[in-house]
Amino acid sequence: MVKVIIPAYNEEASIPLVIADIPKVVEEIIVVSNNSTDNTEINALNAGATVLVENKKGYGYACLKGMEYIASLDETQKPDIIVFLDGDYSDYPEELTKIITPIIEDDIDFVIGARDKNLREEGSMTGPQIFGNWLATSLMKLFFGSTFTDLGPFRAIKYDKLLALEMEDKTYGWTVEMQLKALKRKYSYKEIPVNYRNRIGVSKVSGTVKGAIFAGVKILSWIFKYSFK
Ligand SMILES: Nc1nc2c(ncn2[C@@H]2O[C@H](COP(=O)(O)OP(=O)(O)OP(=O)(O)O)[C@@H](O)[C@H]2O)c(=O)[nH]1
Ligand SMILES: [Mg+2]
Repeated sequence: MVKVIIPAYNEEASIPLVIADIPKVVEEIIVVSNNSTDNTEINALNAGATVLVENKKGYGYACLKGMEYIASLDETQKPDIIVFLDGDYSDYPEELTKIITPIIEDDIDFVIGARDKNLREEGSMTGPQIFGNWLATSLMKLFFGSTFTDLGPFRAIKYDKLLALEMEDKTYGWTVEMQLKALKRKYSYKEIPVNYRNRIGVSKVSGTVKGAIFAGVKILSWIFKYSFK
């Protein structure tokens, strides 16, 4: 059973498109809104998603809220696989099938959709974002021998393996925390090249100077914290 968690803050225009393109193999789509001031929540609800509201601001908080909700479900409702993707329609939700296949067919623990430069739309990733990803994944290679090439938001992981990571980051460090902890625990992992396009709507992270700097600092602090652990 597969469930999807989508952190979304003011993504009213894109969220119905994201939900519509998610393959029907998914059992439940969970949109976690951080007090969106637009119609994100009602649009997600009308598109058939479970909508949760998290008061505490932050990408990590939203993901943790989604996990808290899943943890509250009855055992028969617990998923085998959790998928994360963004709510701004920059990912291609229909590619979810190829991201979960290595888990289902090859028993891989963790799969990341890597935003391959040949598959990326012009402008869909900013210069600082591309540099930040290169720096972060190069340091992970140096310190952990990792083969990750991206900190892509579109990813899938076995539910029990995700729980064992005891995820804690509340904001921009969520993606790198998951990868660092998976490396530390020697999870099997794989990258699948995915398409990536310009987002719909206003950027909350990489497209803002504040977001890009905070994300950069948070990501590097996780890497250095883990490399000396
Ligand atoms: N719930 C919640 N979602 C958030 C928050 N910040 C960002 N998001 C969502 O997380 C996803 C990633 O944020 P983006 O603003 O797209 O960040 P990005 O992809 O690095 O930057 P862009 O390239 O501009 O898209 C989007 O779906 C946002 O709506 C937040 O504080 N709370
Ligand atoms: Mg985005």
